[in-house]
Amino acid sequence: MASNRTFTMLKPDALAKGYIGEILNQITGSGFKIVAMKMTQMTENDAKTFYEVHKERPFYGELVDYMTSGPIVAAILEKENAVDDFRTLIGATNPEEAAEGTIRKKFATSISENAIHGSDSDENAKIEGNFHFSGREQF
Ligand code: 3AN
Repeated sequence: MASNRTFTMLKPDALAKGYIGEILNQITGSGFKIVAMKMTQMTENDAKTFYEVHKERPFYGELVDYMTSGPIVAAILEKENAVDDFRTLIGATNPEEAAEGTIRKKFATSISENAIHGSDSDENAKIEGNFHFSGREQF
């Protein structure tokens, strides 16, 4: 059974460029309900833990440096088929390959500074949401 929740982060490049409002507007306008949200900054330890699955990848160090470079907005979103529909809404990892109208196509800078994160499975959505939010911060 598909879960109805996913987890997202608006990344440091999106915040630095002042895109919080426009991106959240596109998310809620696409039918996602915000059920948890905060502005925060990840520590090096947070980012290493969050991205542990990528630790053997050549871009891991760069990814950790970037994700700790400034504040992010973390949120849990609810919608039927949330994980897959949100991945469609944000577009491909590389904004040059992202479909027209997707959040990454419109707001991302590059493959590493790609504006937004979206969980890739129901299982990871739960893990990632619980990483950033306590039970009483999830509505
Ligand atoms: P996605 O976020 O689309 O699921 P992943 O999980 O493959 O992509 O990668 C996690 C993050 O690592 C991406 N959002 C991006 O910031 C960064 N990343 C992925 N591939 C590269 C790459 N080839 N070079 C630099 N950074 C990358």
